[in-house]
Amino acid sequence: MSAAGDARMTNGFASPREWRDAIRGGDRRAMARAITLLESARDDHASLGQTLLEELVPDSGAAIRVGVSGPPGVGKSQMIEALGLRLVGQGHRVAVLAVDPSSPVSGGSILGDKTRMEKLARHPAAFIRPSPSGGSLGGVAHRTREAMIVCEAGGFDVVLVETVGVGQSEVAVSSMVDFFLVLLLPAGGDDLQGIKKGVMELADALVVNKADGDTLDVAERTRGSYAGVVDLIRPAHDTWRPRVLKASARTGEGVGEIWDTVLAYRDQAEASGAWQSKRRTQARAWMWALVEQSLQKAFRAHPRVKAQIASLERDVEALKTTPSAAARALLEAFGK
Ligand SMILES: Nc1nc2c(ncn2[C@@H]2O[C@H](COP(=O)(O)OP(=O)(O)OP(=O)(O)O)[C@@H](O)[C@H]2O)c(=O)[nH]1
Ligand SMILES: [Mg+2]
Repeated sequence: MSAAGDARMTNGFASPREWRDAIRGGDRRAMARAITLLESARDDHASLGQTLLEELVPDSGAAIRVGVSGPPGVGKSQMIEALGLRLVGQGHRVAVLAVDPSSPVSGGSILGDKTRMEKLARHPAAFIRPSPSGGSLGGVAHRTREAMIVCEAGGFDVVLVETVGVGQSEVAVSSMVDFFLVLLLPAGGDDLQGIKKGVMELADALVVNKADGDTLDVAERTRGSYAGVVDLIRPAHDTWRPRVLKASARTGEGVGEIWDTVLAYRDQAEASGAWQSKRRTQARAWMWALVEQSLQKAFRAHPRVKAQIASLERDVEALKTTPSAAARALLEAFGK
């Protein structure tokens, strides 16, 4: 291993190997430091992080990975707290990660305030890590996947990934999890609160949260209308019909059914091979996404390309040339 023995680089561990072994032993501090290293913008840190990750990846993959999405304020964090506490109570070890590309420097990410997961955050069998901050969605999602490897190598057998239900982050999260859960708010009438069709297509379960107190009845009605819509959207030949449930993260009502649904999905998908094939597809897609990101970066940084970008963009805008001719010119410059 490179940099072996550099105690400063290895964050107090005598060697990267010792660090790796600490992670394998479930040491949360060792995990947190590895994730920090992987998120670092410094090249030497990043390369040590990658070396560590290479060692950890054979130990990953055994967890159930669940994405939790939904509009701001729907109760994602509170649901993760309720579900997480239930699972640690059953003897699971639960890691909570997040993808929030909207949170830049502040660290004020969706998990920045752990107050909504206060009990879970204190539980010895839980590990909570806020979203990596800054950068593109692709970069943030990539860091979260790497953190997932660290958590799984650390023996965490359930990984919950929170993402806010706006924009492309749902697509990014659904492509790194086994099961994608979308939380919904109880809404009056059969108004489907503008949830996008694309999101319905990603969901393996839809859960109307806040089915308690004054909003219990409306939650049940909302559940009914979504159940009707799901049947229209998902093709009948799909082997898994997304379940539509209601629950209360506050009272805990219905939270057990959510987990039962995840397990029912797993049993079915493992039996059919869909579970394994989804994992393989995701791993391949992740690799290609990284290739594309690196190519883009190298392309834009190439001196001959760089010299022509501005003028070609102007020509395309002014209809002096076609986008395809301009693209060809840039690719030719890149090849030189
Ligand atoms: N009545 C009721 N309130 C809830 C429930 N779950 C969450 N809330 C409340 O809804 C508010 C938002 O909860 P959060 O868990 O922070 O929601 P979130 O979806 O994580 O929010 P963002 O991360 O900001 O997008 C809080 O005031 C919670 O107390 C529930 O099941 N019932
Ligand atoms: Mg939240």
